[in-house]
Amino acid sequence: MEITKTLGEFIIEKQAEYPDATGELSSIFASIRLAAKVVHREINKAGLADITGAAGNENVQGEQQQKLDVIANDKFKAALSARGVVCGLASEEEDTYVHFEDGLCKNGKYVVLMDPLDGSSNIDVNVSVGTIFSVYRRLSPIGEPVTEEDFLQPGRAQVAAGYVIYGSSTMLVYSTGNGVHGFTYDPSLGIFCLSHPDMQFPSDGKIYSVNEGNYVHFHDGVKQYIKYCQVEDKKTNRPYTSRYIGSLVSDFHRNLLKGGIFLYPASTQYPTGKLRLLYECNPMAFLAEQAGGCAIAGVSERILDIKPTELHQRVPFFVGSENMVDKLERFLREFS
Ligand code: P6P
Repeated sequence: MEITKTLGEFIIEKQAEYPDATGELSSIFASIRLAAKVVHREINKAGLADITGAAGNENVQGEQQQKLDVIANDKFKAALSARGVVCGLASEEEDTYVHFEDGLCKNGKYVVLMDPLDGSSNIDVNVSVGTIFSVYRRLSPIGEPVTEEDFLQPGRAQVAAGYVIYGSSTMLVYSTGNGVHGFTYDPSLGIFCLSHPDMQFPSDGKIYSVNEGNYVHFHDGVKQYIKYCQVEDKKTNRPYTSRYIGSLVSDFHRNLLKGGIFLYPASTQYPTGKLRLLYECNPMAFLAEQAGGCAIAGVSERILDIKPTELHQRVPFFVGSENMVDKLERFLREFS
């Protein structure tokens, strides 16, 4: 891949397009970029740490080996609280939201929500994992402690969202509301390079992504759609291909590149779905819509329009190529 532009250069270039930009959002991306590099390094030595840490799970320094998602949470929290533009953080790894009180942070204009290491159970089996982040302007007065309302905003109010996928290569994919752009990490240079400018969700696809082990627990509309995917019909490129990694960022990223639909429906095991609205579904839905795709929780229920009621609430999640999500929605409507 020809190295043309780094993430830092791209952000500065885009910032110049906003005359009243203050550089604070760019500073948040600098924090995320730094923490992503550190987490990339930690993930890529995880296996080795296991080997050296085999005796009672201690690493070579004799430190208790922390779980990688806790390490990732700490790295992102430290980086985000170091620049004075983020005043609070909500994370899958934190029971409640955190107010950054020290220094300039309390005057920060933004709050960040994140899943620092989504799918972390896959690390032990060397499957790709990801970081998911979401950025909002705070609603509470500058200088005051953050409130829960700062974090319970509908996804449509996001000023930025993105993910880092730690896969065969590490990529950072984000949007600030003007398209979706992907950057590939070059560890030899320590830089993220623009590799996927203006990513577009194909309007159609041949991939459906769902944990079919839960089929018996799905509502009828979802069952009928899965059967639709499996029926042979050359005119509509069916049967589709089933691909399920079990890591949201990886399944989403593949579908964004190739076209497809990802489904995590409600079920008897997860009556309101498994995935978290605030720091998994909203950021992915923001990216999906920015790339021309679609994300719903149910019939006529766009993910980004849902008014959150609690930090860790779960929702059913259907996201991907617009025509595929539309087709699914018709099945949900007909068989609900
Ligand atoms: P299941 C990983 O644990 C995760 O939160 C998402 O990354 C992934 O899409 C989903 O759960 C997988 O869940 O129930 O199919 O193992």
